[in-house]
Amino acid sequence: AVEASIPEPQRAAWRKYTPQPFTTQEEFEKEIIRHIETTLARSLYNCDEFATYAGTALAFRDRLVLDWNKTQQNQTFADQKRVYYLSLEFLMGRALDNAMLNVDQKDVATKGLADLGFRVEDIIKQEHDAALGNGGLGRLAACFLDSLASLNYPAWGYGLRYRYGIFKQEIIDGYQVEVPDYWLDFNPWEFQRHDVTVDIQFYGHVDRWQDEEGKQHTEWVGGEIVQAVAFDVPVPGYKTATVNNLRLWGSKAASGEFDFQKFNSGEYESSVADQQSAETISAVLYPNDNLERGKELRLKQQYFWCAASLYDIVRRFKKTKRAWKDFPNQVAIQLNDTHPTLAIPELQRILVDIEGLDWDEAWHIVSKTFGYTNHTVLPEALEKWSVPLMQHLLPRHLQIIYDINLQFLQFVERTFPKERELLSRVSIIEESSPKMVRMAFLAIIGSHKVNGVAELHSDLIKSTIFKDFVKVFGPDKFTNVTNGITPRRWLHQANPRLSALIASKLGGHEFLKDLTQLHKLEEWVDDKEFRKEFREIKYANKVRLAKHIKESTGITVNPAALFDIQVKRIHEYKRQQLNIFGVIHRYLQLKAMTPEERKKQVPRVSIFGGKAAPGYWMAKTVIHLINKVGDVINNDQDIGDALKVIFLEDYNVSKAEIICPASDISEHISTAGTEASGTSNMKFVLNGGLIIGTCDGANIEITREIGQENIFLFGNLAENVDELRHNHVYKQYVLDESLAKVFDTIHSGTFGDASSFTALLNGIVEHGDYYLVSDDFDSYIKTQSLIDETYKNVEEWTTKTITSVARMGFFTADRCIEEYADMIWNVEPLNPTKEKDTV
Ligand code: IMP
Ligand code: B1N
Repeated sequence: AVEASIPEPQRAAWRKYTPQPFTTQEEFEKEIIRHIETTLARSLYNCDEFATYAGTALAFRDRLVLDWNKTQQNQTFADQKRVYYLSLEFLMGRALDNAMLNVDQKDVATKGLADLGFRVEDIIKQEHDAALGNGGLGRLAACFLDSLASLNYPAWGYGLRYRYGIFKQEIIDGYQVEVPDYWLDFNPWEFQRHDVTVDIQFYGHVDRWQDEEGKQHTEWVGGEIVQAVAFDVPVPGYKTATVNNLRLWGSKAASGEFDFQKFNSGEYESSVADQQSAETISAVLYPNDNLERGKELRLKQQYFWCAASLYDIVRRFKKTKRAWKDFPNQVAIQLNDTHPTLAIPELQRILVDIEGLDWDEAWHIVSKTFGYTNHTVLPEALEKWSVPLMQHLLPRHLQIIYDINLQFLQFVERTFPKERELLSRVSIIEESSPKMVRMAFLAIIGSHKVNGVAELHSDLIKSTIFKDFVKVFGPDKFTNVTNGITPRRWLHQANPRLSALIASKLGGHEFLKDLTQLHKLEEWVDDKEFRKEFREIKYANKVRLAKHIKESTGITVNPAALFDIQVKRIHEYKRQQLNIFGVIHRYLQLKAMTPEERKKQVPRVSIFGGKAAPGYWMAKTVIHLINKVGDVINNDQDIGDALKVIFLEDYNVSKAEIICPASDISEHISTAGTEASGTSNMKFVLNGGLIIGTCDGANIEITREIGQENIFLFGNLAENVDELRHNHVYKQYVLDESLAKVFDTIHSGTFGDASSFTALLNGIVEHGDYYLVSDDFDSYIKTQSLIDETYKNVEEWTTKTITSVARMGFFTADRCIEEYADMIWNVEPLNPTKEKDTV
């Protein structure tokens, strides 16, 4: 029984005046103009593209909000299990185009804007990306929200409202320069909930006492309070009335008595300074991908966000007046990597210290509620927090973690009495100096399921970093959910012409909700007209990218050349260095040819893009090398169009939407066993590009789906990596001739001051070549030659690309969400049309 604030007799007016969404071009124009004139206080005399964007966004926002209110109300009435996706990163990108397509009103908007004198593309481009993430992990969270809403799951995302998202990258003299990304000047997509605030405690100490009945009590007291304020973002599903909620927490100083005293005693300024220090918690996204640096502020962010989210989830559960044992039947919480692991001891604290449950009962609830997704095996990315830091910041949580650990180790000891070593290996506490809390171990122990993000990765975690836990808990606790992407943004929105062509053959856009239908395209693979149209679309997308390249770099590239693209975070394990060495090798070969020979080669544009973490010197060196190599090659008269090297500044989600549809080849060339999954590999293939890749992450499953004749795999296998690394350290290693020539060219100063690059080259020649660049180089360049040969045969290439698109159905994020829902969350969708009248 849910009580509404407006009782039945007073609802008539509400029913009568409930706003209706626009459906015609005329109504849409009316809405835009109303918003521009009133909400924005602008007029037809100063209505530029930005104001028009703002008016359009507000018109579409109104539409979403109506469905959003209904969805939330509907989910409250339905009172069934909800999913909560906790992620420190949500890389949402732009929202307007997505909103237009989801509510199926882009045509209306296009015509309406044209009538007002604007082009819809120009208006969409005015929007700032919501870039609250680093890369794949954050974008995966965004794709999952899209699928959850599109499939009508009652689901919430919980994250932090960073004032500064990932930095904007500028390339100056070939170097990366970071510029802050203040993105909140005008953000029509968020609603501050002044009434949804939570006080979050830090520091302080733990009190224990006994009440009259002899019951033990534990309480965390003292310390500082920071206030969390909710900012809600509507997440619309594709062609459905479901609009879910992404709740992002912002921090501000708590307005308690303490402040008052300060004001009164004349400490106005220092009290405002407190405000500032509280606000730093949600000020900035840590710009590291696959790296954890153990900073106190990061731990504060994690606790702040976990505590606020848990408080909100528990509050919502308590409104149902159910018994606590029902909690795991009503709530599924998914931990996106270990970043939200503190939610585990926090829920235990709420249940035991505040709600008075006994420990075992509480722990049973906790460990049935959580699921944990691991996204990496890289040791430098596995989170560990120092015990002294945690003792200082979260004294009660540290005690709880010790108690969880004690119970767990006692269980292990009982089960494996003879294995003394096992205890220290699986302990949550690493006995180092200082001692460290291993967050992944806590996440495993506190969850009912643990999953990796691609088959190889899920196998690897079971045989390496979590091997002992498979022994302790049995293999069933561990599973795989191979990543996916939303075809709405990554096909329909990014590549509307290809989406329309597919729709014309499959009888409409239904395939966007059931991507396996793509297989029917195979019937068209030999159809002349279809093939021609398919190629024309690819060419047009390359022209669009060439135009962007011209605008952003001033360099003219030939859209008929083979576009070879590697865009992703710059990281040694992703091996952009292997790619650029390959480019130098190609350059040397071209230089050695006669002009006639050179003309016979397949012209190529090598395109790079991606950010390096600001403190990651080796990655920054790679960016510098790419730019220097580009300067030389792009200005070499001998080379001309045969080879161009482009570094695209500030790679982000909206640029990816232009880039992914424009590849002939994209590169996914991580050292085998290091890339957990990768998701851009899926985006490129779905848009009719082929891949050069290693047997790593989801590349392996892409190969299984599309056929090995349709992918260019090369390099050593994950199972051989350990031995190869060992060989580098213990045996004399000789570079092969072509790589040696590349290194000689760099050393000779061809690409500027060679000393800038010595650390990069020495890492390979002298310091063990940890990422096995030299081991894979020969196989890499041979595969690149094979690509040149294959590309010459237009018909063969066309067949490969169409066949690949047709076989990509598996990689929709919808499939992921259904797997999580069945195997991990045990939640059901909620039909948005079946709801009763919510007013
Ligand atoms: P929350 O669970 O309190 O965050 O609420 C989510 C949404 O569900 C709200 O914005 C309301 O629209 C609706 N809702 C939740 N609880 C109630 C209730 O007790 N009465 C009426 N509406 C509610
Ligand atoms: O998560 C993606 C995968 O597709 C990628 O292969 C994987 O590298 C990526 C700490 C991470 N793993 N770990 C991170 C990000 C930020 C951070 O602070 C680790 N990102 C991934 C989606 O599964």
